[in-house]
Amino acid sequence: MAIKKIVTVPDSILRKKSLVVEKVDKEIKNLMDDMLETMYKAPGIGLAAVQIGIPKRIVVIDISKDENKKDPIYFVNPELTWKSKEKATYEEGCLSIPDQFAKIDRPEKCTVKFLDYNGNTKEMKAEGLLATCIQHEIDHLNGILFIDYLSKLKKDIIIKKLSKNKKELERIVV
Ligand code: GNR
Ligand code: NI
Repeated sequence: MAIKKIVTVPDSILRKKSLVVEKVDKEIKNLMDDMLETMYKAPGIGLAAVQIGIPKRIVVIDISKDENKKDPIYFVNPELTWKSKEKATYEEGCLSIPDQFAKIDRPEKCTVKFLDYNGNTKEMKAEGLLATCIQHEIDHLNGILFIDYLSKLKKDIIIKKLSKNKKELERIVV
């Protein structure tokens, strides 16, 4: 297992549509192991493969609070098959948009169909923070970020801030 570097805005790979996984083989399982380790280290509650630079339709999520009781869920090729009309608001953050947070409205509940770690088809109903996180991660697979739901002004301010931070870091490194 290995901890990978997390890609941040404004890297254009985050805007790519991730590709369908044809088979959950050893290589994909290895990638899922690395994603989980990278997510725990960050720390975050979810991670899409594209966030470590690999545009494949893979997501890992663990919303459990207790560090000693890990409860990871692996999603390959996840698809929303139902979403509630009722919305819920959560303060969202993203490992690819460091230190930026905003309240986002999304369907409160959803059903997601996916392949699990062993390549078996599963369907799961989710609500609350898990439903929000699943939708945030599926957005990543389609090149969508939570800042896309903000006003153009708010979004531009965040992108500008992160671009500036990156440039300053480059200057220090060089
Ligand atoms: O760690 C994360 N927290 C979070 C909080 C509210 C809604 C979504 C998330 S996902 C985020 C990790 C991440 O960037 N996943 O793509
Ligand atoms: Ni994210």
